Amino acid sequence: MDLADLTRDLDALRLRALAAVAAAPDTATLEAIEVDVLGKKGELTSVLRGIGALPPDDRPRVGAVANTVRGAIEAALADRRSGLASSELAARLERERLDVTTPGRPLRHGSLHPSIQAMAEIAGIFEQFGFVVHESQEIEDDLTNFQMLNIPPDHPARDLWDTLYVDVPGHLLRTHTSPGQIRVMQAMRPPIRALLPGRCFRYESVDASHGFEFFQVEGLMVDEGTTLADLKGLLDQFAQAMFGTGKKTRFRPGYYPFTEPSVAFDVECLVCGGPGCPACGRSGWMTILGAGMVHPVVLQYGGLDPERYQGFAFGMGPERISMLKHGISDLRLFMDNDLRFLDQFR
Ligand code: 2NM
Repeated sequence: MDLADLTRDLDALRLRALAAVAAAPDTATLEAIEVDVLGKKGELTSVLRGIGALPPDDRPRVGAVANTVRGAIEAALADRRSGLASSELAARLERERLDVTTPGRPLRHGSLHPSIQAMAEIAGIFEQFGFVVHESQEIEDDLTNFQMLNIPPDHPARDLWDTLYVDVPGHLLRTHTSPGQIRVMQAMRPPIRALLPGRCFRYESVDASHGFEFFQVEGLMVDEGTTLADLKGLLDQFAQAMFGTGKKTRFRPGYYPFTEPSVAFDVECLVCGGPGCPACGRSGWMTILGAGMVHPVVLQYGGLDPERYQGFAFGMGPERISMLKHGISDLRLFMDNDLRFLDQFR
């Protein structure tokens, strides 16, 4: 083996290695080629073993060629490695393609219950008339829920409110939001314009038109010289705002222990507009709330001098208002949580 042989072998190795590098399909194959050709026990090392048989003067020449070959193969490996890396990345990106513009799956979002929506709508109207919304406690004492509202212990009117009592003697679940009006009167000085929406409780069997838990919205106005005419004008404006302008309204006599006089407030039938139909019991009118002038005794319990101040109050069921407005025929729909109903109020 002489200088020429070794040089030729090195050149052949270079060509073979470059061809293998060029043909390598992936980085793993490149690693194998690198080990086979340039590794400690690789082909280049074994070719260079022949150096020992050469005359000393020729050895540097072979060393120089060997370095050139090593350099060329290393450069080819690096080049191919980076080429493969970018095409492997391209392939992976293709495999894991993600269309970030795909619309998301729609999420069902919640919405306010129709009863709450009705209360908010009622409150919104009275707020425009200067009323301020207050909330009061659901557990009340007998004094505030009944006696201060002119319903003494053995008064026959107690039968109007079938009461749920709690374990604390003298305490109960409020049967109306009116005790909240007493608390407002005790806490404020006239002029008072208060609206009390809230949950009330009565001990009743559940049927098509009654549950034991219900919402009520009550209003109270107290000032000097407040009259039944002010009440009538206010409620008429409320009816126009809630059911549409031009609706006829009327007062009828009613009875509540805490108001005197007491009235029922009607709006012209929203179905037939007056002549009478099954929806209004052929009367042409629909009752939407009860009201009256606050009884002097009740004003006194509220800490107000009935000689100086007069007031009116009114109370309504938000579901009834909603039923009249939307032509809903069964109160139970408000308690059943049937999405076919609730979705119509989203
Ligand atoms: C109604 C009807 C009539 C009412 C009376 C009072 C108070 F506390 F001022 F006396 N609050 N609410 C009242 C009057 C409620 O609901 C149908």
